[in-house]
Amino acid sequence: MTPATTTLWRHAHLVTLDGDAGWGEVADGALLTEGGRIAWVGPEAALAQGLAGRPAPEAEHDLQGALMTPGLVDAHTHLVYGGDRAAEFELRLQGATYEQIARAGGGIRSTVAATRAASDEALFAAAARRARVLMAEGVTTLEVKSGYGLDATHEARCLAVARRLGRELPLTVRTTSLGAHALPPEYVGRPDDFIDAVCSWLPAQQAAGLVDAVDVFCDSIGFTPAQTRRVFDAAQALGLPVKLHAEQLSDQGGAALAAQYRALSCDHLEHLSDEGVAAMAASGTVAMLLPGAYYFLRETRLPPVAALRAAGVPIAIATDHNPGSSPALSLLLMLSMACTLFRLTPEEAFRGVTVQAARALGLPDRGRLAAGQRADLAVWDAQHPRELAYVFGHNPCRAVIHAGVARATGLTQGLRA
Ligand code: DI6
Ligand code: FE
Repeated sequence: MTPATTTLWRHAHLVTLDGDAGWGEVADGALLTEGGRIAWVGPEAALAQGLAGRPAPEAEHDLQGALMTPGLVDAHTHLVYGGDRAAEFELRLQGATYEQIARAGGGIRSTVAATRAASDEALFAAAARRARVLMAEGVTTLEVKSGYGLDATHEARCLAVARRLGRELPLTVRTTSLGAHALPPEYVGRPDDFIDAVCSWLPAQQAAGLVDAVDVFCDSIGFTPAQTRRVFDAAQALGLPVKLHAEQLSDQGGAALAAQYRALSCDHLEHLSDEGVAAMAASGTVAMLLPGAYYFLRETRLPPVAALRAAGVPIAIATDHNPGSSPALSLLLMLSMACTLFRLTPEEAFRGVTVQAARALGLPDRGRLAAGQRADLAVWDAQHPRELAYVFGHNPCRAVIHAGVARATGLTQGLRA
């Protein structure tokens, strides 16, 4: 997978995101990759020094002033599922709410039925199609949750499909076990028995190498804080990091609970309280904001961005791609929405899909342009990085480089070797 080649990218407008704030721009920059890592990065003027003592690069590309950024990280998706929920969308337009549909046995449960009925091949093909759309916009790392299988066999199958995506596509995939996503029909009226089952699946999932983290949907239509705690205890006993769907539709105090477990991230957070903000700040937990779900469910309560900022909580942005509340396959559109709907600055939003998203996955080796970081890069038709949050509805990505290897998004032909 890791190439042995060294490649020099020249005359790039680099957006390094080095340091805690600012874009870290280098107007006329160069970047050397070696074996899937960034070996050197700096201004063209310092290139001779940068290359001194190194073998000549095997390939060289002149970017002619194009923007080069870290590859994007979509750190919250539910990419593996069968079917779609377009009919439910129509129902909502006729007045039914997301919660009503869920309580009536539709919603997540209808996707569970379609997922269980789909073959491994069909699940993989659909998820790979979705992943490729995200990748065409510069995504090089993707988190994928289970949560539409909801029994031991089908949860493991969905996690295995996610792992296969990471093996067969030029993409890094991190998997999250979200067995506690919804109550499956066979456990109606017995949520605590279902939580026992979810906890009992984790050791086998971990032993099979299928799981990097554990998540729970803690909400009025999901699971209670006490049930969440039991899943987190099971994860912790296995040494697995946790994260939480918290405070999306109501305030359950989930974020504060997750912070006690040093959660990687708490996600959604529209109903987050001041206590939740303080707890997240103290534990270093990332606030994962999901404007696609906010938009698609026509939520009106905004996540407390000013309070998160004031408390120094790192903010990340993701698509939350799923068939019910965010059928979005554009992380760039989420940048636009994060600014327009949530009032993030373009810089905050862009950090939210790079360095902060990487942090939310516990991956400090990506999301910035610096020596030693992974050579996961994106090249854009743009003069300034703020344009990436400004445009929507078209894709300015010209090339994507994963672990040092460039792949076509239209431009690679135009790159001279
Ligand atoms: N919150 C969400 O937004 C998704 N899951 C969750 O816990 C929605 C999943 C779905 O409606 O299928
Ligand atoms: Fe989600």
